[in-house]
Amino acid sequence: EDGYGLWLRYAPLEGEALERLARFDPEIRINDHAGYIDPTLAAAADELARGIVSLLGDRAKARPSGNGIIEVACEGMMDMNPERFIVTPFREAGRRGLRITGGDYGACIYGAFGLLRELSLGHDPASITLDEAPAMPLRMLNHWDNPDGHVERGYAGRSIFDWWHLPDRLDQRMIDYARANASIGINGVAVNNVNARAFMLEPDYIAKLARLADAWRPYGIRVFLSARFSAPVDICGLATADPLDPAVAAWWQAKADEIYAAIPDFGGFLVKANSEGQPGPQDYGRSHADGANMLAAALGDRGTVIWRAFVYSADDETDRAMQAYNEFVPLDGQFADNVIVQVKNGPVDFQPREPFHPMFGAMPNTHLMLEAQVTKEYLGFASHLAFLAPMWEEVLDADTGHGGTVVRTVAQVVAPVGMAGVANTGSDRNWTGSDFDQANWYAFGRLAWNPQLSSDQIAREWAAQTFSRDPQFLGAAVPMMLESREAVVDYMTPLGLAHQMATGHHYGPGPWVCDLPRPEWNPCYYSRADAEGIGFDRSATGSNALGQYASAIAARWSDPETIDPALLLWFHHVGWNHQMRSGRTLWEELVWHYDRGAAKVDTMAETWSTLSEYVDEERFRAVSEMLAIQQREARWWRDASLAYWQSVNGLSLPAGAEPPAHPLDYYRGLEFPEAPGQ
Ligand code: BDP
Repeated sequence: EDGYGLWLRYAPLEGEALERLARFDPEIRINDHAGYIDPTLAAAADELARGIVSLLGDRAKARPSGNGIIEVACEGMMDMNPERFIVTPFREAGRRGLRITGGDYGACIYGAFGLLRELSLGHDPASITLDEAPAMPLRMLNHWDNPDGHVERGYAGRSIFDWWHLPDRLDQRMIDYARANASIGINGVAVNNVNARAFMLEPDYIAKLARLADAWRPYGIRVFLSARFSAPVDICGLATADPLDPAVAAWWQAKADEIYAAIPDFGGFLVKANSEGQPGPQDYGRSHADGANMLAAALGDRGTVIWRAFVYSADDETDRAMQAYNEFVPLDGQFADNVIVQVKNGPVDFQPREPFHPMFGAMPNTHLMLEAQVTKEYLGFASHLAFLAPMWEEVLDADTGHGGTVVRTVAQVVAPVGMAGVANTGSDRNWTGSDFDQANWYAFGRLAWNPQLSSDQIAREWAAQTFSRDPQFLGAAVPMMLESREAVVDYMTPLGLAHQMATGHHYGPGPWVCDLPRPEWNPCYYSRADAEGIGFDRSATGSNALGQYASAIAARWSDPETIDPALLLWFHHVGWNHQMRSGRTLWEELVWHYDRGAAKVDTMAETWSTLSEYVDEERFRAVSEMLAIQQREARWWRDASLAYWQSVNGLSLPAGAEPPAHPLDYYRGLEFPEAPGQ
């Protein structure tokens, strides 16, 4: 197997589960309307037929014509969330049946995949009842794919979007992509990089996008476009892109009309403005709200503007972790109703661990959406196994402190709006560059559908569908997945350190880097390591980023003794000899974490090596080889980091700790500009 089938490979059932499905052996029925079959219902029925035949394996060949029935019956049920589905048993002339109903046709695609998941996990068709609705309305992927096929921060090959041949040719991958997304509840896709090319708003690209929108509509997916704010100047020769200029507003209005004429359910625009060199309203002395609201007016009630809060400025001396909050919180209440402000999970940039972003809960009169990164820019690309559900669970469950006496989690703040994930897909046969990175795509969708799901449950259902349902396999593979992200934190940036990665590509260690033109691009900016100690003082004696958090949270985090040690160096500059609760000094504790991280990867590789009987040869070997790379590189991270910290603090390693394999200069000298994905 080459991994192309993802979690939808529907491997044949065995034993009692197979017997039960073989007995049920359903005929699939669709409710038509005077001969008209809605394409979504047809897609749902197709998926059920394909899945069940595959789950029956050899038994499918000999089967008689349906003992049981699955009825795909969704149609507008009043007073119901249009995406909610219900699966209930019924009987008809002695035959057993399962009926999928829902708020609208679209619900049936979710119902079909929900039912297939149950069947695929071996559950008894006779006892399946489901009633589910998504926790948030918008569950989307953001592709950082460029029209030339290069994917920014992509580690799985080239872009999956074949703009060159669209609209004439639609790759089968586009259907399989939509199936995979629908199976986990994703209902929106922004197809192009937030660092956008303006020409993607031109008529030929609108036609290409329309073909994708048509292909994905049956699967409940709406398309969005990243829009370059200066597009009226770039592609139309207007003298300005000033959002308050009537000619500019008129241009966007006409552009929106043109898009809606081709794509009636177009989702809207995703915008990165005045960030990292992108144009924006501030180029004309206007605010982010002015810019967003002008675009929102162009879309009207047809769509949404998703405006990114990831802004920080070259000439702002303020702690980078504070800039987005400073920029946006004063604008609370000024954004139009069809504007969503999209906020990264943490205040800096997709690090292995960050505290939750202080904007969550701080803008009660603005629609806020969470942005997570599925592609692992700062977590070892596709080479390192890191299952990200525990990271997202951590942020979703975080108490913002803005609920007064009751807990108000990040999940509660974003539930009325949604979640976006920066996609990790590419042209690689297995879609995500490594088999285990498929789990992050899966987990993102599942959590956006239901943030109450535990990482354990998500890992279990993914691993069972993707590799093996055998309890022995799951008993070993699931814990390995659950610990993997913490292992990365340990060997890259323990105890609240951040951004210690090498320049540009962000692969491998670069804690010594201190000479880049913008201070906040340098690892030394984040570590603040000196002879006395290490960590960024963000308390009242330092940048006071803590002041951006609700007072209860700030109070807990302002004391190095009471803060969760996992965030210690994010908020505090701490002496190397500081006594930790563990009884170790800070320096000993750091070394302990690097060692634990590297050791965990050794254990992961060992665990995997015992699982060959449960996994096909091709994927078993692919994972083994990646784990061997990760073992070597975890040690590289540990050794290079320790060698550097020692050069700063002059301390020797605690007794028993292994010295770095090479002197510091060796690690400093390693360069590999060919790293992918920049
Ligand atoms: C950073 C990436 C950069 C993105 C930027 C963004 O390094 O490639 O363009 O985020 O989110 O993580 O806009």
